Amino acid sequence: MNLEENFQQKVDDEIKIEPKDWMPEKYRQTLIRQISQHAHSEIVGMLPEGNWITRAPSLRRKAILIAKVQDEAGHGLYLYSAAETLGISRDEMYDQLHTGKAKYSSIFNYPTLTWADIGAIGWLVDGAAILNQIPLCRTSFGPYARAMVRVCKEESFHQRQGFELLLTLSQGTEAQKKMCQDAINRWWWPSLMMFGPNDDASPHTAQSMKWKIKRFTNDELRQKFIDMIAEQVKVLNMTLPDDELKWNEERKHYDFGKINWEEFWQVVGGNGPCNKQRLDARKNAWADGEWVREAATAYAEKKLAKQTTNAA
Ligand code: FAQ
Repeated sequence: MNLEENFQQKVDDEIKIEPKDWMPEKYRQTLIRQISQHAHSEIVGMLPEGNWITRAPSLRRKAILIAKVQDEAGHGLYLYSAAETLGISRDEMYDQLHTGKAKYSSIFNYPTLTWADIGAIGWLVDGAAILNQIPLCRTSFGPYARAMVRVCKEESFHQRQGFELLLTLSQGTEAQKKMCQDAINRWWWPSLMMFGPNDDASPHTAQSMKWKIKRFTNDELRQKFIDMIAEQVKVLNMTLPDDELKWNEERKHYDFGKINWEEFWQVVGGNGPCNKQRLDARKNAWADGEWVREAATAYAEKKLAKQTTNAA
């Protein structure tokens, strides 16, 4: 058996691939691409919600939102660490984000216009993220799989807080109900796009399934999400903005309307409503932190020089 066959055999036998194991270069590159884009999504994903921390309507809501946004930072850090084990540095990954070479999830290029958007993000965006990430706990690359276990635990709290926020609004005044429905209307279709292009337009799915990086295809996960949310929305007494959404007894799934893929590719290509704002915020944060990095490096160098002198 050659190296590549041996590698595939391990994957087929559900043996985790670890950083020091031999792996095909394309497997390494696929993982670097997916894990780093996932990390960037967590970090950029802090921005739309962070925007509402100062305006949360109560101390309880503020404490929950701060905790959630901090969790997203933590997820980004676990993921950057997992990607580093594949031989890419954190600085390189940041550079790829700042220069637009690396993508991050399309969903975070939409604005958070009202407080109800915070609930819609928790319920729909975290809901979609969990469905995608639970299978990633069994992904073939060990460090990615282990990072996902903790991330999923935290994401399920995120989804519940979002649903609870919307449930409160849905039982409130007419204005609150209207705000709740409006947020659901705006976030529904972009949430469906989070799962990526249809399987027949997804260049990476087939190979990633063979390597067990992905356990389900984009369309399979999207359908699971639609089936789940179409039931949960009834509890909120709200509706989803899709006239074609209908239970199909034969398929045992909900049928749904057409996704606007033109909009998806525009957003992915940098032309969404908030792309520039999001990337500028990240680039500014990096530039503003320059003095901290310099100070930390100077301190580390000084400490090392002292240790070297003492050792001599
Ligand atoms: N946005 O062939 P595929 C979160 C790109 S975390 C932008 O299907 P693949 C937590 C794709 O990169 C959300 N680009 O690719 C949170 C590829 O381009 P490339 C992030 C997208 O990798 C909640 C091209 O299209 N989650 O939300 C998108 O097999 C609340 C062709 O696509 C993850 O990253 C998109 N939506 O499947 C944080 C999960 N979809 O790279 C804060 C891990 C596709 O060739 C607040 N990632 N593209 O230039 C994955 O599961 C996969 O990478 C997919 C895409 C499913 C996203």
